[in-house]
Amino acid sequence: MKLLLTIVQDADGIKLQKALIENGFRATKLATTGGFLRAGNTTFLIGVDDAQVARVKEIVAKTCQERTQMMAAGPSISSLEDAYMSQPLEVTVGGAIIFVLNVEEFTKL
Ligand code: 2BA
Repeated sequence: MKLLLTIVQDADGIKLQKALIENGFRATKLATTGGFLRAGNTTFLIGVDDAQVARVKEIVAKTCQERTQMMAAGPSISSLEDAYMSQPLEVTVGGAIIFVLNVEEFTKL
């Protein structure tokens, strides 16, 4: 069994949740925050048999899109950096980040 720790943009969360349910997969949806943008994102915990990993990846790829997001510049450490650092930065986010973890045991009590 594998656990697919899947991080997606909030805008794709509902669509992915619906697609997983429609395809018979169980998942837990968590509200999370990206460390870089410090903006909300959505993390799914999806437990599946090894043979289903590829199918879940397909569903994620189909429902989650790459987008660009503007990032407000942070405070600079010197005045020389001011001109560069005060420009907002364009960052490409997603479609999705997937960590595939081996599950040692799955128990339902
Ligand atoms: P954030 O950390 O908010 O990152 C948002 C996007 O900013 C990233 O998109 C990436 O394009 C860019 N980015 C992140 N760190 C960067 C850096 N040090 N320098 C330049 N650009 C940087 P994605 O790669 O699609 O990641 C989307 C979200 O997935 C991330 O949100 C984070 O919550 C999670 N994530 C990505 N890689 C991860 C990792 N290795 N470990 C844990 N979480 C990760």
